[in-house]
Amino acid sequence: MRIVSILALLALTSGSAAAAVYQIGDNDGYGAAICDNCSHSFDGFSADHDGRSAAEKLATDGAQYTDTYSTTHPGFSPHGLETVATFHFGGLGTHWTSGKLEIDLADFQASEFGAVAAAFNGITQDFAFDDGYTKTAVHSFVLSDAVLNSINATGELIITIDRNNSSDFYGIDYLKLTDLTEPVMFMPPRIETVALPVPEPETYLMLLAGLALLSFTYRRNIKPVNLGI
Ligand SMILES: [Ca+2]
Ligand SMILES: [Ca+2]
Ligand SMILES: [Ca+2]
Repeated sequence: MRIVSILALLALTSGSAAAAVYQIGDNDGYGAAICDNCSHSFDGFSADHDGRSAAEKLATDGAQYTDTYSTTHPGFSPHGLETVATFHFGGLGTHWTSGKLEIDLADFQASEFGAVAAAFNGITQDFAFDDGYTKTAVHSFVLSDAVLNSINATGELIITIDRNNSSDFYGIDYLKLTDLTEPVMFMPPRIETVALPVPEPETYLMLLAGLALLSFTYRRNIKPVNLGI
């Protein structure tokens, strides 16, 4: 006797959360509405550009370093004698498997004035950009496994940009961190497969013959009823 299985459909559902995005500083073109990957109008000699909003000036997460020219350049920066800009992304959780960081930079000239020393959670990053004078450029970093592990160990990402070995003037518009961790797939409780017997044709014939015999026997055993009409 053949067995036909009833296929149980397993519906997969997912926790389809959108990628979380964290941002330090506002994407306002260095406070002067300068488009991305364009040219700025900063004055690298008087360094008088400060496009910070009131919130940026008061910030403590690193936003106070955005929209200034040149950030942490002693003698020119609004930050006095500071030489290291620190940006702090907190509350990131410990689940990261993939992520990227986008930083909108202006006027980086590493070959001419030296590369700044940058690190993500203490892990060195390549900031030897040669975008050129007056040029703005959005740079994107794919977070390495080491950086992801450091985020998962601490729940934060601390970015340091140290200009002690650089005399370059530059600006920073904003930093945007994106969590690209794949959403977790949730499997519903498994539905067990059910097997039902399916009669073969000869079984049908035997069944029909049996029913016919029963019907014949039944009719023979019924006595006519005189209804008197
Ligand atoms: Ca601003
Ligand atoms: Ca420069
Ligand atoms: Ca900005």
